[in-house]
Amino acid sequence: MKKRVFSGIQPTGNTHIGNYIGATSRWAAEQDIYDNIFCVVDLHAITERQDPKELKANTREVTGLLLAAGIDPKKSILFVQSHVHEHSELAWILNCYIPMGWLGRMTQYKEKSGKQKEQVSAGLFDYPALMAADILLYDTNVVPVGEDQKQHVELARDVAQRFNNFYGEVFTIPEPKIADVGARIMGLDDPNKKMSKSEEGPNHAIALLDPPDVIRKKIMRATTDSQTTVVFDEKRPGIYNLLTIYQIFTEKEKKQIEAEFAGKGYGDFKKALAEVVIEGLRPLQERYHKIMNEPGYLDSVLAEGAAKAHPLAQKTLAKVHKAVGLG
Ligand code: ATP
Ligand code: LTN
Repeated sequence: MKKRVFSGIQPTGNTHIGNYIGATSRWAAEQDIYDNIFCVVDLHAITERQDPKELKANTREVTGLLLAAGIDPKKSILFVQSHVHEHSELAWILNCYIPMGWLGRMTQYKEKSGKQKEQVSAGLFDYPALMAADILLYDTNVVPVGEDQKQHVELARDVAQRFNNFYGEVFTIPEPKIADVGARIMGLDDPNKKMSKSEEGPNHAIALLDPPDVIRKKIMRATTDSQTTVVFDEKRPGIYNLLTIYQIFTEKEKKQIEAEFAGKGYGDFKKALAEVVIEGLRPLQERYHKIMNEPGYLDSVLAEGAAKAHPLAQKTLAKVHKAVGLG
């Protein structure tokens, strides 16, 4: 029996190389090892205001990008969160087992609520309960995510344990899986901040659909420091981040990369990095445009995905109802 993987991505637009390196490329690469379920989490997206038309368009875009990244609907269930209503139902129930203090400690909540000018929604506070529901509905063993989501997966684990302590073995206890390299790609304009979809600076992130000239421009303008040697040094976060991206796209060893750029400066390295990223994303972009031009394909993948996910979710929710004494 293969282990069950579950992971999700928000349809909030501007999907970037951080999402790809830290999450989606790994989901695709490990599809044969696991029994996979991947979800476009539109209910999570609405914890912050979204334009309705854009949300719908972004849901299609992210689905297309997942398929282009190599998620194969024959190997993995791929669906949209709001198509399977059990996610919201289990989130409510789990709400009642998650102490407020746990939610208040979440760093993502603290960061996002600190930044928001409008009123922070209860949904944003409660975001980890919905994420726990996503994971626990499918008897998930492994949750591959970027470093920023580790704390949320741990909360899912904690609430599963708490629930099981009350009612017996209802939930499988999940584990986060974080990459050794690339689990936290930093912003190009500020290497002390995680590369993020919601950051607004024009040179902050490389979007997966950026054309070559835009990628070149962003990389050439990336913030570094006043030193000159191209070496992996964590104390120099700008160049370290760019080198990490180079390492991922070339699959070379650190030593090999340092040797390649010995005696060369940041400018030469940045030029090489831009070409490596452009060539690395080219096949993904080509597949994306092909997929999006195939009438009906995306809808049929998502309909099939929801049809496969739904009975699994139903089964877990029925177990939960029985345990709690609902219905
Ligand atoms: P935002 O960037 O606006 O906070 P997000 O990119 O974290 O949103 P999602 O799109 O749901 O939100 O993230 C999808 C996956 O990408 C998650 O597993 C997340 O951990 C991972 N991820 C996001 N940013 C990075 C990053 N900078 N480096 C590595 N992985 C990342
Ligand atoms: N919160 C995650 C997206 C997400 C997720 C999940 C990831 C929602 N549900 C379940 C893994 C498992 C994010 O913002 N990256």
